Amino acid sequence: MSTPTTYRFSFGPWNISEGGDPFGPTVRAEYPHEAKYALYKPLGFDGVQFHDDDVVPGMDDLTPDQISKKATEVKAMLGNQGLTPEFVAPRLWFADATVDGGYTSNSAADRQYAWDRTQKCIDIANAVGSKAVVLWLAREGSYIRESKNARVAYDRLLETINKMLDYDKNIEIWIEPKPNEPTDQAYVPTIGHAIALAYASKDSKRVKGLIETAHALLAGLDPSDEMAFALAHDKLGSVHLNDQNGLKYDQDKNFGAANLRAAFNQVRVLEENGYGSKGEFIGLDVKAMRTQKGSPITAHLANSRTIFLHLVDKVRSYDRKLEQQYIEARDYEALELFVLNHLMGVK
Ligand code: 3MF
Ligand code: MG
Ligand code: MG
Repeated sequence: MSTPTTYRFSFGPWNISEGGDPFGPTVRAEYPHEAKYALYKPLGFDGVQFHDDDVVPGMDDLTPDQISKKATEVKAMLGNQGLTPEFVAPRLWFADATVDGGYTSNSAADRQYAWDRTQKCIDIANAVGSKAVVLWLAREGSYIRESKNARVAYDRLLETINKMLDYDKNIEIWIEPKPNEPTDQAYVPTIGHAIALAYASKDSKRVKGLIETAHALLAGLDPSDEMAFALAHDKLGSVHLNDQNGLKYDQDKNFGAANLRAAFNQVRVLEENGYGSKGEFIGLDVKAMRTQKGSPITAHLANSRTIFLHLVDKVRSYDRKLEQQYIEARDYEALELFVLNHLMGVK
């Protein structure tokens, strides 16, 4: 192998949160949004993932000049902190106009809102110096199957992607698939769906995916295989490493916390395919436990990063020759014990 990759890490400000959930209020003091950026470097993070309104709060009520002024200020702040903006994602799931989705809403006015917001998001990405826009298509799905025409929805998604590619000739679009939550059924549930949309688009090289561990697990799929599929197509824009303990609500647990072996396999597929060597970030999307006291809580970010780095050591010290012998003998019982012993540090 060539020189080992030095990984760079990123997360979004929403990963430092106050512990509110659908069943109870926040339990920690709010940490000022603007103060979060000073936490990145000391924690070992170089990249910031943004929602458009993390960059420009209240953007729906601002003029283009006001939006551009604020985004330029954030760019300067990032420069001062030595941080790189990894992507900007339109937060299309918050507004009244997107209650039933944006791009796939049955209402023309809602679709127009979604498109206006998307253009503003691309403008913000450019102003802040980010080369990618992430589409987590939160409400582009259905609450009941009969409420929307899925065929029309796919046409509308593709049309939106093409309009984005026309609107800006440089930006990349990274689609973050998730099979459900908040909708019952999402239209882009897996990386396969995202990559099909990429190939159908008018500039497929600029359309990629962002794979979140928990989202793949919620789709009943193996996250490392999902990553391998995207890597095979040169379409892994970024990752949201985290973990998920079975088919339940989206947990955003710490990386490796529910399944260390699956985490090892994710690190392995990234490492073996040179992910990170062209500046791609190891993105995290993890949520601190509601039980954790204090503010700001960052232990889950530091811990997930540490677990990732330990697993990089595990991947680099893995005896692939011995593995190959077990594979050739098709002795998968021995292979499995070998993998588990390696992870447990048993010689
Ligand atoms: C939802 C998510 C989102 C996205 C984020 C960026 C809140 O399950 O994972 O995090 O990652 O909006 O696209
Ligand atoms: Mg998530
Ligand atoms: Mg995510």
